[in-house]
Amino acid sequence: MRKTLLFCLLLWLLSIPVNAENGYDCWLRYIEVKNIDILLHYRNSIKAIQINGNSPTMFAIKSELSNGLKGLLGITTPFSLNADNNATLRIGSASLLGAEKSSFGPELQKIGTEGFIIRTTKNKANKGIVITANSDIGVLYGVFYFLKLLQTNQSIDNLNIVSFPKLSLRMLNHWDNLNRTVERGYAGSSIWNWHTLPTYIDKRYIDYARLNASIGINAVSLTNVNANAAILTKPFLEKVKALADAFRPYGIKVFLTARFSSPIEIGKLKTADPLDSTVQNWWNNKTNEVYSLVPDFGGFLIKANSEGQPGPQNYNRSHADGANMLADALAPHKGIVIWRAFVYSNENPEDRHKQAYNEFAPLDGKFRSNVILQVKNGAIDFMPREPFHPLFGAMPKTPLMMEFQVTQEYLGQSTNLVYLAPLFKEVLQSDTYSKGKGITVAKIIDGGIDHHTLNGMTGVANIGSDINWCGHPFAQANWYALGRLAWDYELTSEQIADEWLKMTFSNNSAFIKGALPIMLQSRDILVQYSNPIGLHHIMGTGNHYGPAPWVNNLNRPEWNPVYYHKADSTGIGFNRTSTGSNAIGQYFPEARKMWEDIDLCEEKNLLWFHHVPWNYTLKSKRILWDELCFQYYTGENRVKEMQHSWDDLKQYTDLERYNQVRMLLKIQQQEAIWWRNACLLYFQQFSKMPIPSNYEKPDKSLEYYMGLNFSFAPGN
Ligand code: GCW
Repeated sequence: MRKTLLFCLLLWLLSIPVNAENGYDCWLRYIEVKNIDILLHYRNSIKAIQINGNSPTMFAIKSELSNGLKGLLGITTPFSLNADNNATLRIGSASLLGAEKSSFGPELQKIGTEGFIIRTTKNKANKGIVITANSDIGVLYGVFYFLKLLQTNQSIDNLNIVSFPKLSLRMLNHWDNLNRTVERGYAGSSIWNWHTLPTYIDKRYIDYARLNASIGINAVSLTNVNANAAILTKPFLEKVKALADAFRPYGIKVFLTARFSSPIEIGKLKTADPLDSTVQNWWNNKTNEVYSLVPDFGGFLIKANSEGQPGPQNYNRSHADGANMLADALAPHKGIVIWRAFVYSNENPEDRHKQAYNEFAPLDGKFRSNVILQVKNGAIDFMPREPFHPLFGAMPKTPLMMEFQVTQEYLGQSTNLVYLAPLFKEVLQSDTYSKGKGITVAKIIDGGIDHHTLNGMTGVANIGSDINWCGHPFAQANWYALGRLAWDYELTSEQIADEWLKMTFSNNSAFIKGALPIMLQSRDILVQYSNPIGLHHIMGTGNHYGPAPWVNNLNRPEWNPVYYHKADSTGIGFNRTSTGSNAIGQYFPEARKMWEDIDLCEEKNLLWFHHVPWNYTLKSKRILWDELCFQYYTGENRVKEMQHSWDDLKQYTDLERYNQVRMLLKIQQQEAIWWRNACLLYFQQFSKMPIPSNYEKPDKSLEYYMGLNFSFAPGN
């Protein structure tokens, strides 16, 4: 009996691939450098390390470096805490430099409080590499950067790197509920274990902070914007304090979502009217209480008067009245209000595309200086492809912060491999033409043009309790890309993917050559098989999973896919030009030119702005219906190609993640077929045209697809 057991155990052990990796370490794997020449070069260059300072951040730096170097170099490097003439790597804030400081002078001035310098000094007494900054947090960022050089096998000779962030708030918004479900979360439950906090500090909290700091993220909002007032009660605030304490050494500030009706729900007041002095007092006291526990608390993030959330309009007050009341409570503590511009109302028959602009543009200049408006990248809702939000450029007197969605609510959730940097970049590089040519969305949000000091970028997090944090192994790349672009929006999608792949999987050039194109094309491919030519919002009800262009029975008109595609016997698409809803009128004239004439409109956004006849001829010389078929079939076909490309990479990756991605690509391919067939069969009822004979016919009926039901799909 015992022998059989032992034998089974042995078999089981043998069946685990030796090089299994569960993905938990993300891009901070710190495995030994494989190239022996490079390894020796590193070992020779980093013989002894001097670390100056004893703050908690310095402690975190030391621990990161010793783990990182031990893993990467395979040896333990000696550390010293004091001046050390043998040190080949010296680390500390500018005070470390002593007499040398003057040679760093101009750069130190340039890098602000969070930037860093990594330099090889030729100074005779102290030859070697220096990592320095104006603050310990800057040094931490420099150390992560230095580790990245090693992780990606770059030379560390003659370094002279000066880096500082373009945006000051680099943030994640968690949509985590207090019961640990996550709205639009596809990677398990919330990582915040409210039940065991504040006493139990899960190692995950620290690893989460490390991962964020390694890409420069310095702010997190812990809770869902569909907020629960309970987060502002004492017992929860004590838990929040514990998290803030854990994150602080990593330079991360905590924000909370504040439910506008909290004074009623937890304060027992009769009203939440922002102009009522008892309400104002309540918020002042509550804010003071928060700061007594979390002295560097970032501020409140608010979703108001949107999708059923309470807000100032319940009392006939404006968004500015609401935001300013909270801003006044936060100002003495240097806290800020992040007020969301994502509003639309079912009582308003206006095109949903226009509503946020109509609401907010007239309020320009009416907000306190510690209010920043958080605007989604597009006017509808994080669609696979969406023209930039017309508010960018339209509110010069108000700082606007970018809200991207990292969790893939509309982009294949956690079953599809979709690298989002190309989507982020497409928006950031869009020209608003708000003050002539070249005023891109990126330039608007960095505030330089309009002299704003508050600026930032946030991403709705895709993080959960799954062992690999994000569900799909490649979804980690989207968390990574958000941080990197918030630091420097000029980085290219390719640069970001390249470094992420090297750190997360392998430095092998054949691997990179195969994996990079998969990532770079993936978002385009998803658009093709789900929402081509400017289609949008045609997904399943509630869970937003898969296609459902037929849905027309939801309470709110703008929740129905038929509202967005408007397919009928004459054609398909939403006329947003001056002959239609005229949403296009919210853009500056030069920007409008990209879209307003049907014959000149960028085709990728054609059906976003125009209702186009089925037999209208496109640049491809295909008529619209044939083009739609072409896009859906090509998209699905390209998923097959992704599968083949991934299969070819087996030899370069660990088996565990290789297999995970392989299985997920299989699901993705099935989902692409589902999107293609369901959408084409449905739209065909209106076009009354055949699917071109060179394509295989859908093997299921429209009724079949309409009958599918996913009541247990995640994230709802
Ligand atoms: O995209 C929609 C989501 C909602 C979300 C809302 C928002 C938090 O479907 O789940 O609510 O946007 O951004 O407020």
